[in-house]
Amino acid sequence: MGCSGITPSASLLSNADAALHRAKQSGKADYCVYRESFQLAQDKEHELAREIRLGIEKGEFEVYYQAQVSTQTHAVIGFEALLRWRHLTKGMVSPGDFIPIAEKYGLIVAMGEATIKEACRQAGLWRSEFGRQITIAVNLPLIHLRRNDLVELVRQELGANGLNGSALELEITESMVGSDASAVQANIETLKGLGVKFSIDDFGTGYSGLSRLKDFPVDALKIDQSFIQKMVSNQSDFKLVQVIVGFAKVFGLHVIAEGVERPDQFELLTALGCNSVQGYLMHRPSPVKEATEYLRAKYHIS
Ligand code: G
Ligand code: MN
Repeated sequence: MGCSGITPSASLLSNADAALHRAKQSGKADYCVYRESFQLAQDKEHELAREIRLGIEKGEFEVYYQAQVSTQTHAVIGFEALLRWRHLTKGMVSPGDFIPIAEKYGLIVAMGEATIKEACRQAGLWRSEFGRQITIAVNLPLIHLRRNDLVELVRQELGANGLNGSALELEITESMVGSDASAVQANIETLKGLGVKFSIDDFGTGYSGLSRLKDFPVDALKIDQSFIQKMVSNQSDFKLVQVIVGFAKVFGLHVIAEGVERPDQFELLTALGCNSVQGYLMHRPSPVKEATEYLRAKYHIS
């Protein structure tokens, strides 16, 4: 604000922009009157986006790995790659805080590319050490799945590390299954052709029509952790898990439960016929060195 109470035109424009931005966020066909707090929120976002860009350059992002374990053999069948941000001064920043901003500012693709490269490199190293393929799952947002350079990147990274397509699994969400975009469909088909696996993350929370899944060539369902956390105490959550496992069986899909924290959940899931589990009970997301040690310790069981 100018001291005379008249807003200079440049900041008037930027205030209007902040209000427009806010109106867009609350849905189309809306209007919004500027409030100083909007500008503040937007400034904070810009600042965070700038820090993310810098963080990428400085190598502050690191891929953590969380094991996925078979309920039958208790062997490690794969890992999920999870990006973590170790900010130089703020310490660990939660993915919940940086992923939405990275998506909004177009930085998520660079992160996805780096994660795919790192995951393939690691799958190659583990294959050399353990003599068998360990699948690594990478979370991929819709904007990335749409891109026409995705297939080439995956082909290149698999090839460079001497891997089959099935060393890589791409985790997508239910809403992406229904995407009509032909670019998405074409990419999925080509990647499937290379042997890359697809799984649906947070399954059960997206309310997708089940009929969409019928025609979608997905390999695995990941039951959302919110159901797993309540399944022992809540009948409806238990039934939902039971139905999802049954659904996966009927369609011949692999089914994995995420967020398994307690032995009673593990036992119930095993009894229901859930194929594999992921969660703090077995293994916390960890830096590669620790994940490799975990693999060494568990390897003899398979
Ligand atoms: O969206 P997605 O399902 O990929 O999210 C996985 C997230 O869940 C990761 O950030 C991971 O750290 C977290 N996570 C993994 N295992 C557990 C668990 O057993 N309990 C809880 N509360 N969170 C977990
Ligand atoms: Mn995931």
